[in-house]
This record gives sequence, C-alpha cells and structure tokens, in this order.
Amino acid sequence: MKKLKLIANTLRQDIIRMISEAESGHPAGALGMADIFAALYFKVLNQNPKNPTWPDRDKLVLSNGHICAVRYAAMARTGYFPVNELKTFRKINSKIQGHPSYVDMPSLESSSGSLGHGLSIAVGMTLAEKLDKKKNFVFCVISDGDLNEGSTWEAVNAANKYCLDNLIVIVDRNYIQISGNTEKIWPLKPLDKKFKSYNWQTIKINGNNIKQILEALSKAKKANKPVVIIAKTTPGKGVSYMENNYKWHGKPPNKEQAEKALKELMKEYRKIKNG
Ligand SMILES: Cc1ncc(C[n+]2csc(CCOP(=O)(O)OP(=O)(O)O)c2C)c(N)n1
Ligand SMILES: [Mg+2]
Repeated sequence: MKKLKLIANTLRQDIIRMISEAESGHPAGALGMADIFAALYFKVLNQNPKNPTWPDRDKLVLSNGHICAVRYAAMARTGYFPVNELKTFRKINSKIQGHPSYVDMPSLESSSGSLGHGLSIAVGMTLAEKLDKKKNFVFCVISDGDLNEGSTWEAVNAANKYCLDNLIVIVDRNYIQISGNTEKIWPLKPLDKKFKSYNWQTIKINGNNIKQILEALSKAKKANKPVVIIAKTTPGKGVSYMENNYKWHGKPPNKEQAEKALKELMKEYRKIKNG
C-alpha cells in the first residue's frame, strides 16, 4: 500500500513536470486519477511492457484522453518507454501526444480525446475477447464529461445486452468539466442508479484511497455482469491551489506555480515514506 502511495506521488510529480515543460495540458483530471493509475499499472493490469501486443493481455481504454499525462507517466514508470521520454510530452513527432494517438503508440489500445467514444471501443474489444474465449479483462476509464455524451449510454446498454462480465469501467467522478461543476452544466445524479437501471453492478469508492481502489477492482473481477466503479476523485489532488478548482482542467502551471506544486508533492512523498 505504501509503495503504491509513493508511486502515485511520483506520477503526480511527473505530471507537473510534463505539463509545465510543455506549457500546455490538463493537470486537474490527471492528478486526481494518479492513485487509480498507480493501482492499475503496478498491481492490477496483466500486461507485459516488454511485449505490449501480447494477445492475452488485459486491455485499458482511456476515453477521457485529455488526462493522458497520468497514463504516460505510469507507462514510463512500468517500463513501456524510458522515463526521460516524458520530456517530449506534446512535442511535434513525440509518441506521447497531448491526446493519445494509437498510431504513434499502439500500446494505448486506442486513440482518444473526442469524448464519448472510449466505452463503445471497449465494448467492441470485450465482445471480440469473448468470441475468442479469452479470460482477460478490458478496463475502460471514462470521465463525467464522457457521460454527457449519448454514445456512452448506448455502450452501457450494449454491455448489458451482451452480458460483458469481463468489462470493468472506472468513472473519474470529479464533478468538474471544462467550464465548471458537472451538476450545473449537465447533471448526472443519481449516477449509480442510472447504471443500475441498465443492469450493471455498481461500486462507489473514494478514488484517492488505494485500499478502496484495490478492493473495488478485485470485487469487479469476480462479477458476473458489467461493472462500473464510480470513483469520487479530487481534481488537482496533491496540489493545494489546484484542488477542486475547475480552472485547472486544461491550464499549465507557470514556472513558479510548478515549483510550488513540486515542493508540496515532495513534502508529501517524505511524509508517506516516513509514515
Ligand atoms: C466530443 C467532445 N466534445 C467536447 C470536447 C471538449 N472538451 C474537452 S475536455 C471537456 C470536459 C470534459 O469533462 P471531464 O472529462 O469530466 O474533464 P475533467 O474532469 O478532466 O476536467 C470538454 C467538453 C471534447 N474533447 N470532445
Ligand atoms: Mg470531470
């Protein structure tokens, strides 16, 4: 648990460095999802970074592609590519584009950035795995912004119809989107009841609590129907001036702000290490 907390903190430091170096990017969602990505890449996903196209791997589709900094950091830290390459984030000809590009990096499983597509892609992949009688899982991360798109709900319905018990969806329920609070812009409450009405199993957790994340993912793997983990996360988690402020959805910290963020995160790292 302590190791995963330290990894999540390291991913947060990577995110700040990447976005401030690129002078553009999406820090709030990426920071909020660092605990979940640490758990996925370092504990849950059955993958081999040295053989990324291994046919029996678990697959991960990131639908809210704009938070990709957290995925790239996790992938670099698990050996998919050198950590040094994180410096190329959002640069021309880099593999790690501002929105995930499958063409540049097939281990992303899909391109994304246009909200509302990821779950349909994941449903298609899961159906294919079932037809091939595979035992692996398809994970799909979506955001509350993705749930504003009608296509996401068609995919939710399809997953029930085909009884996709090897599909596990994680919602980054951070209550913010590009221009404010989700419930003011496009209300989603009661989200768990909406999923239940489509016959999905629902699990609600604090998405910044590693213990709850691991327990939920382990429970989800045992389910006999599609599962959604509604993970309440704190946007901007770990950086005091970013937390719960939608204005950090898609804005880079300047040099001074990045230094302050890194100082806070390093202090937290030492606290976890000595705690
Ligand atoms: C189909 C589509 N419409 C609009 C956008 C523009 N857009 C980019 S991010 C975003 C807000 C999405 O909300 P969420 O994913 O919850 O963002 P976060 O929590 O990371 O702030 C919007 C509307 C988009 N990427 N795709
Ligand atoms: Mg959101």
